[in-house]
Amino acid sequence: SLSAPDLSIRMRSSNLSEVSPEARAALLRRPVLKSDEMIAKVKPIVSEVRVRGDAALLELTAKFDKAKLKSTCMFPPYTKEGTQIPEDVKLAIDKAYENIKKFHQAQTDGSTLQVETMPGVVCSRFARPIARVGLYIPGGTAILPSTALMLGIPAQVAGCKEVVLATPPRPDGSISPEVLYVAHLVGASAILKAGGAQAVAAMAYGTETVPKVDKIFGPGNQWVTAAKMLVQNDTDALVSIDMPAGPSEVLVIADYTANPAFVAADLLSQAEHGVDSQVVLVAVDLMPEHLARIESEVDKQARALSRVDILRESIPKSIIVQALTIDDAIQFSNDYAPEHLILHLENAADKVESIENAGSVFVGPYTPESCGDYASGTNHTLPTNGYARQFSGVNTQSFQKYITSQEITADGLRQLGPIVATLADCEGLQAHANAVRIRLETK
Ligand code: HSO
Ligand code: ZN
Repeated sequence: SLSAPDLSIRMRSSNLSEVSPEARAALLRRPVLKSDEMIAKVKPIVSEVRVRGDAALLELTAKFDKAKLKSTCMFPPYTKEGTQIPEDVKLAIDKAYENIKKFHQAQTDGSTLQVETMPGVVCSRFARPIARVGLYIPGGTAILPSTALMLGIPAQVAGCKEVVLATPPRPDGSISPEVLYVAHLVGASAILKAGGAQAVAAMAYGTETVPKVDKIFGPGNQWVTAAKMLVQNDTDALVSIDMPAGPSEVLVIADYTANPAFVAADLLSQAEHGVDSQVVLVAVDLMPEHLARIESEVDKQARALSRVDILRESIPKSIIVQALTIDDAIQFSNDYAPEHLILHLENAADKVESIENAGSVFVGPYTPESCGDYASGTNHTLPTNGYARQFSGVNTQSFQKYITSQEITADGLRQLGPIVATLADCEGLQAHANAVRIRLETK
């Protein structure tokens, strides 16, 4: 390029048909998360909160968030801070709430699955809410009331009884009025004014004032993620987590129909999240001029954005991968398993059936990721780091668990009992066999 490298905001480019298998593997790789190192760092924080409870939590909040609090939690009814929100924001939150609730309500499994596996042997399965959940809403570089919606709504819809919403306070001790408003909408039972590993520890073990929870949800920085991993492995905490978290990602597949300005805008919307955002453009047999137009749009739009300093770091780490065919492009995407996948393709909807791994898919030119981030109805808490291979994004079922049940009649036991007794004998477990035989022999 003619301009000095620090002046042009450009992605790195490579050609799938030319790269070696090793180079292709490198393109699919995410930055290494130093999880062992981070877990060692959060350990003392977590044990401080566990042992000393509220006192430790208040000290750590003073230290990390520069907020001197008198109490850790707020309980409903929440203060009128919620009324400080501009009316248009309030209406937008209300509309987003409605859409997200509609989609998550449709996911609730209120029915009982029942199957008679043999005459007189009836097996069933039904869902129950996880009673107590903790939702972590990051502070950091952006306030995220949308994350409070994405976690609070499925919790509400699933019927969780205790919903603790944790978010780091501002130095004056307050929290964002938008987050407070969402807490009120979703019926949060407590707001924990704390962030980082200390907030996770407080929810995992409980303190004098912070209710202990059964499952912890939500994105966060390395400290939060490491603390979630640590408490999940502590049988004393008896707590689970939603999924492993890493930096946010988007993969855009674009063919000759793609609007360069739309593609660039989509790439930048993910890239502005943080310097470690993972942004990939897979270009399908694009004319060099078309690709150049996308690149110049990225540069031009980036310069006009308020978070240009973040973009100056995240965009040069981002990659353009050129593919010869749509099949190659989709194969690459399936191997990458992106958190978000955007299809700027001719007949984009027809391509969805070949998507094997992705957190959420955005189909066609008028479906920006932003809509899923905020208000279309889908959840934005999604698997990153390649975990879309085996994890789903947060959904209503994430806030429930299943119980199975069976009921067998006397006739049913006459059919099933001998089979069970034979298997119990085979395993040498005589008491198991007896539990069947004692019934079969009782007239
Ligand atoms: N794109 C983020 C979610 C978000 N975007 C929140 C804006 N606010 C999840 O990867
Ligand atoms: Zn986003």
